[in-house]
Amino acid sequence: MASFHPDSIRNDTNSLTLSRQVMIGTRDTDFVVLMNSIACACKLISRSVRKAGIAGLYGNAGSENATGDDQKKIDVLSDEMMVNALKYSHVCAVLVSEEQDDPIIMPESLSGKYCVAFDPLDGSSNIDCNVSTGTIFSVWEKKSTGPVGVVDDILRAGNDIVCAGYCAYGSATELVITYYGSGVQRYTLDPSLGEFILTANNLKLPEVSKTIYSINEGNYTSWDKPMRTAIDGFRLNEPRYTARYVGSMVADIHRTLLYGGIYLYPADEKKGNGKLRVLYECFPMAMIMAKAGGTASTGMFKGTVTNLLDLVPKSIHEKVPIVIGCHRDVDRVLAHYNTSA
Ligand code: AHM
Ligand code: MG
Repeated sequence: MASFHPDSIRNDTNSLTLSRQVMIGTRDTDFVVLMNSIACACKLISRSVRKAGIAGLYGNAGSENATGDDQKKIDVLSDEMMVNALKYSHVCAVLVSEEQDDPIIMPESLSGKYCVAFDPLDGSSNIDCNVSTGTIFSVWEKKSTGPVGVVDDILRAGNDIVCAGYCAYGSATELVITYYGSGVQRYTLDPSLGEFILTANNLKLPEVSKTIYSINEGNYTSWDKPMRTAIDGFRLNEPRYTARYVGSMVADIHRTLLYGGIYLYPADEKKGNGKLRVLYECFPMAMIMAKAGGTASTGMFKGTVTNLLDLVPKSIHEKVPIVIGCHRDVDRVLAHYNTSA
């Protein structure tokens, strides 16, 4: 039969929405509820980010978060949006937020099978000058058998994660997720519909990665010698690499995923554990990168080089150095420590 639909309408008759795709992938209604709750919070945060100037949301809230960073007004708001969406989903047992000192243990009446760690608005120091930000999250299944969760349900290896994702608030709002061993899926928020629509399935790093390195070079003199030599190599050896550093992890990782290359936040003299947190920054990005065919390492950390997903954190806001991206470039950096990814 001849089709009379313009392309935009034809797609609407068979729309690849997030909940439909997740249901196809898992047949698990609890997981669909979880993903809908996270997606709803991301849409609310996206709207706040886009209205921040008009709504008077620029600037600090006058408080500090768990690791001593100044909280922005929009950090506090985004945290409330994530916590409330997850709490009333009735499918979560334990929540950990970058913006809260302690884990949130759900009462029995609200408790469910998932434990979620998240950074509600990563890169929020960029918000006042209209640079991209994002939400990052990891999900584990509760393993304790009592009626409510415990903190050890979330102090687990990255390899135990059942879902990892981030939502980028850039020129478009995009959600990137992997769950229960699936490939990486990329969704784009259709603002006219208010739904995330699948725009790439089983996303992989490009076969030939672009030669891009991404690191805050202002810290150069504080890095150890192998790290300085590795970065010198990107700048001075052939092929010469291009430097790109947004200073928002979500934006820098999103570019690395789509174009290839490497992103690093290593330990330095002042920040012996690096800057980024294990549970809700490094683990989710490491899981997504691994599923897309890349890799993530701690680099040299406490005398050894570890695959990031093998770590088991001892506290909820623990930090770790990260070297993440395509194998070509991560291996090249680790070779300076006489090891490989
Ligand atoms: P935040 O969680 O307080 O926003 O800090 C994390 C951010 C990352 O998005 C980014 O990669 C990094 O901090 C940038 O740090 P720096 O300004 O030291 O380069
Ligand atoms: Mg952060």
